[in-house]
Amino acid sequence: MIVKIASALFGLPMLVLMALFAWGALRSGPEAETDSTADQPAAILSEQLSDGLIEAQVYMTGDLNYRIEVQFSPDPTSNIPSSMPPDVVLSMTTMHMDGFDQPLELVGPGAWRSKGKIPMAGMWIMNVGYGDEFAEVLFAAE
Ligand SMILES: [Cu+2]
Repeated sequence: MIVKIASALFGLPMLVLMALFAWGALRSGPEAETDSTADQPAAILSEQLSDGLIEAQVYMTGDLNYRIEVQFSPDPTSNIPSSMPPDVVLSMTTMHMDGFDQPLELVGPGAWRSKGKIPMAGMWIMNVGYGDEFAEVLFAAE
């Protein structure tokens, strides 16, 4: 009788431990998958402007939310400092909707980020540039 109680008490913590391991395996699996698909950009832009290389990535993070990453590498001859943010404008391809400017947050030398929500699903154009020189890329907002 005493032996039986002892084994039951020993068995319970083992069961809890195994359940914790199983729970950990279940949690880490799907999480890693979601991370890799969320990091796939909806559009990539890379274009040499007369003042330097402009690069940008658009990420759609679900429910029309987006994140835009922009990098600018000015040429040695350029007089645009790497601290000067480019203009980023989003507009729809097929509708006469007004484009809107993107407030940019400086995240590093020549690197900016913008987050927000696209007002409407569909095809959009992102323009990125300085002055009257812009690079553009199409992306699907969903
Ligand atoms: Cu629209």
